Amino acid sequence: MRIDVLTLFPEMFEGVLGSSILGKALEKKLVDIRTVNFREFAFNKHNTVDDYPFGGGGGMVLKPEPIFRAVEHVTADDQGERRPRVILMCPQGETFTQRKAEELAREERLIFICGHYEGYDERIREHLVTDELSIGDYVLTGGELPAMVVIDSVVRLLPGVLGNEQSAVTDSFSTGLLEYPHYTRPAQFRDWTVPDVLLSGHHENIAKWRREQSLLRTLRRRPDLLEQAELTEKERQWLKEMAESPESK
Ligand code: 4FV
Repeated sequence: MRIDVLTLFPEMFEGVLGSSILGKALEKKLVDIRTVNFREFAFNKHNTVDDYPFGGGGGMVLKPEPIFRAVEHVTADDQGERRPRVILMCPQGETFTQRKAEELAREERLIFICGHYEGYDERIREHLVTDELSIGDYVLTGGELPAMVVIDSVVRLLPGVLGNEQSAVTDSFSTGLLEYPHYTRPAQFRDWTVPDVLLSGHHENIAKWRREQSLLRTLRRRPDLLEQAELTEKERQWLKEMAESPESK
């Protein structure tokens, strides 16, 4: 997979792309990530990339030319079958989810546009962008952090990026449920112990306990997820009883 990030602050990505799992994935050429400063495509006197909004009002708007030219520059040599996804990070976008991460992880090329200021000239949305994504209902100073969030969650799904010690299989949300509680040594820490079932070595009971804990935790914290989660009729019945019982409170 090749990822191009169009940003006015490429230096912001050095840390994230230079360390830990993403850093190793780049080293092992499991992914190719490049940053492009789209100010280099602002061929006006002061390389300005923003301007006052037509119709007045506060704030500045990102101009179309530098962003169109930057996207055309990074796609000039594109031989891929599939058209690159051009992803605009903005609060108005579709809320990003694990499902979307899995979908994007199947692509050959992703191009992220990281905005600043009040927003983007609408013609960027209408004639260049394939996807608009938001990482949440709050306003940030720029699109860089949101792009890093999406890149991190997509790249960790690419083959060979996560070693077996980290598995994406049992992630929260990849099962549609919240993850079950984890424990590690020591079995006794101060007055707190580990549930016996996890020390039993009885894999079937352990799997059953973990599934119940995921269901309970999801019922308590994110009941909205239960609607679209793949549950057996027996599990739905069990959850119904749990919801009525004080234990689930
Ligand atoms: C954002 C979000 C976000 C809005 C104005 C950057 C800022 C500035 N992007 N999810 N939430 N973007 O707040 O994706 O352009």
